[in-house]
Amino acid sequence: MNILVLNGPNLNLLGTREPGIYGSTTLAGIEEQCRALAAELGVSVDFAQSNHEGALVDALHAAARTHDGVILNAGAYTHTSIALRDAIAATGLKVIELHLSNTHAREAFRHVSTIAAVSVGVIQGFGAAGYGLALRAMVGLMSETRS
Ligand code: CA2
Repeated sequence: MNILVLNGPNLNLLGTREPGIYGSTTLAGIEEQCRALAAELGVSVDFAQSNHEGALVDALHAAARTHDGVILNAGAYTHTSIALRDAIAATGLKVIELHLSNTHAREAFRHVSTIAAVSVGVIQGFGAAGYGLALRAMVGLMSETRS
């Protein structure tokens, strides 16, 4: 079981600014936690981050050939990107939409997601711990669909 954790714009800055909203764990710290959990769960996990919409589309296309599912924090592109939505729909990838913050408790423009309807589920508001929750959810989902 091979899972990609894909992060979008500005998430490379995690842990350096706005800790009140996004927490103090860096993206490298999240990666380390996910790798430890993946080892425990007996799955393989890869990480990628880009600040560019097209690069995220390319990563989804590639993941459809190499990964069983994607945990996607698309950052602000969540609220604007038809291209990401189309890439998920076109590839048929199993995607869990993830956010550190509860976007529904924030500005109105963050209440809209272009990708929620083509994702298997959404996890948000649990900070860095959400990545572990998503990993467990993805593994559970795949175990169900394989048995
Ligand atoms: O809560 C999330 O995970 C978001 O996807 C984060 C995005 C935001 O646009 C979404 O509405 C919700 C923003 C990521 C910005 O990351 C930063 C990290 C550290 C310092 C500043 C920004």
